[in-house]
Amino acid sequence: MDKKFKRTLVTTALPYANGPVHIGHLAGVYVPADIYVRYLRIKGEDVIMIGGSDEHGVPVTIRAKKEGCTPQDVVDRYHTLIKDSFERFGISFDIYSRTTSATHRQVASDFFKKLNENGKFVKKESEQYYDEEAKSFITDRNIVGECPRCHAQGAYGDQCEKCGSTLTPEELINPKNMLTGNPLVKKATTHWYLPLNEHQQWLEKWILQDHKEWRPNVYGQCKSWLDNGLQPRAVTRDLDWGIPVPVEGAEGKVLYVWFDAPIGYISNTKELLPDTWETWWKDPSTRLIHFIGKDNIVFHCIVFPAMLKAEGSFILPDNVPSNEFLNLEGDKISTSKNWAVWLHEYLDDFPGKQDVLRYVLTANAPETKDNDFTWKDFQARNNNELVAILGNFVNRTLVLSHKYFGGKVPAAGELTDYDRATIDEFVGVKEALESHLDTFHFREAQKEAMNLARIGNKYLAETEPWKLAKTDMARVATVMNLAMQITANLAIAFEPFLPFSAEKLRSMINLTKLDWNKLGSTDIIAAGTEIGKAELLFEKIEDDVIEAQIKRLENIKKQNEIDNFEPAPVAENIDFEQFMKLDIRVGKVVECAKVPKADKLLQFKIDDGMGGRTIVSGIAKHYNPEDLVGKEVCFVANLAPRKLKGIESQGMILSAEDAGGRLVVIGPNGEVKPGAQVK
Ligand code: B3M
Ligand code: ZN
Repeated sequence: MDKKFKRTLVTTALPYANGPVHIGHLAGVYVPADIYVRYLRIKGEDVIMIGGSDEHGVPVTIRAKKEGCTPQDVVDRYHTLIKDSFERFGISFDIYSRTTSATHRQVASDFFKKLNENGKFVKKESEQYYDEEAKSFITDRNIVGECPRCHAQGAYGDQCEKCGSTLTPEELINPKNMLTGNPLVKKATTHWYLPLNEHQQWLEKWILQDHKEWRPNVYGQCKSWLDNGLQPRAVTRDLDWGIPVPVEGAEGKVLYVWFDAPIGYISNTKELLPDTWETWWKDPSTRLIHFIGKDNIVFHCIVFPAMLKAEGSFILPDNVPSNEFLNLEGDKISTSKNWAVWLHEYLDDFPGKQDVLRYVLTANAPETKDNDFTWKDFQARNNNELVAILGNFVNRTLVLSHKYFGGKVPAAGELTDYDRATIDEFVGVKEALESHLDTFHFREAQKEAMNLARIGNKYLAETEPWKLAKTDMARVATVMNLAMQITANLAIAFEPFLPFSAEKLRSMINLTKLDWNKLGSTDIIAAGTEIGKAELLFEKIEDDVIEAQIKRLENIKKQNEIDNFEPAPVAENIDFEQFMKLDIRVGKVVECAKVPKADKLLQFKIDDGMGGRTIVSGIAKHYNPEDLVGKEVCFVANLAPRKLKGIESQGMILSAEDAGGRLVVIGPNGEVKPGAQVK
């Protein structure tokens, strides 16, 4: 750590308590933060990790309305679920509190009051949308209407989810209150604004000149905000869920959720350390690091620093390592669409496998660009890396030590050139890990740790102690000593990444002291140390387990398609004569088979009451041919014949296209003679 700092305060974005935590949150914020904090702790540095639930804001009120309960019920439920699943997953917060706590309410109110009294806000009247029947102002997210761009219904006052456009409520056609459906009118209201424009100058210097080391995605986003010129931002809302604006005459107004939430970091520190919290927030020898996702960059790099600066007694963040997004099986993770792997479900489905998910999320961490989580990759990384490389090396070392040395670490004899070359390969592991971890390159750091296990495997494969044992036990002792030292190195190196497995490994090899400074050395575990039973660190994950997860996602996708089904627009009008030209008949399927080398086509033999005909139809993806034999179908009988894959098709079988493009063949609703006309 930089000499000017004595301690590190790590904050992690406060997840909204309106739903459970998913792998996107973990990969973006909590796993990297936890690696970092564990790393600093083993190095013996003074560090605390602050977390908590973000319990205010409109999304919570929407969920409450939908579920017919109070916002407090919603946040109580999700706060408990989130806190509990983080704990089970081994995210080592020093405190995980919540923004509905009494401490937070006090701290946030006082913060606002101080800024208000010192003239750090601007009060402004503006026209906002108002629901006269509900007698309340409606926030952007609660306003729906027609999208001015793509004309989809149900676009929100801040965004159209259909076409992705960012919107203002004013742009919506026919804006309505989402919850009541009432039309809205404009009404004047007063709010407090943080004049970010007045902070533009120092922010520019502080970020663009003094923090060039921030990740390019973070720096770039800040630069673009600054280049566009900062605007005043409202920090209050007309809403009945939140911390009341602590000023007389502000009834019915609360602090904007993005004003109170980051103050939650301060409140939670105060709750943890009521007497010394100020050292962590006000002493310039404290290094403040915010771990966040990319959609939170502006709030942590511009808005919150401006709030802290306006208050006057707080330090500013030294770094804001923000990740890009993690997708799931190629699609954006979405809480509302249930497109996610939820942490609490993972913990139930994969008991004892916290480290597997931690490993995979770090291996695929979206540090520089969006990345994808797939169950196949999860399985492959477990089976080919954790089991085949790390687990395998540790297991072989322990089993061989038991076999040849009765479970005691043998003393090493003279080293060969090959031993020395092997040692050379990992003496630098401490520096390598530190340089990656200090600069928040967790993916590279974990690779470095894994490389130790690769070195170990190669060493055993080359020296073949099981063969040497027949002739040269002294040499076997040296080899197994070194293999055991590599194992001990692994137990230290993996502690930040795979804390459950590292602990299990340490207890297996009886390594009681976790000394980071020993990394890279060959005297970590003393000769004569008794080691425990060789237990497997990881186990293979079978195909059926992965397929069950993939199936679950497929079902969710299908359900979403059904829920979001919208009929296609009706085609241009035709006149009656045109309609009468169409000759539709009922027929019975006599034969049906796949067309070779065409994965979409089925070939039908139809009894049409007129001697029969052949029809080729593009529905092979939706039916097994044998299931259609004997069924009655409707077909266009006077469509000019055309050749498909060399087969003459004499008509077209009619199908309905359901949600998600599923085709369902159309037939009569009662028994009808083949050849009957459909009119
Ligand atoms: N709850 C937004 C989010 O979960 C927000 C973070 C607050 S950090 C102070 O994306
Ligand atoms: Zn749109």
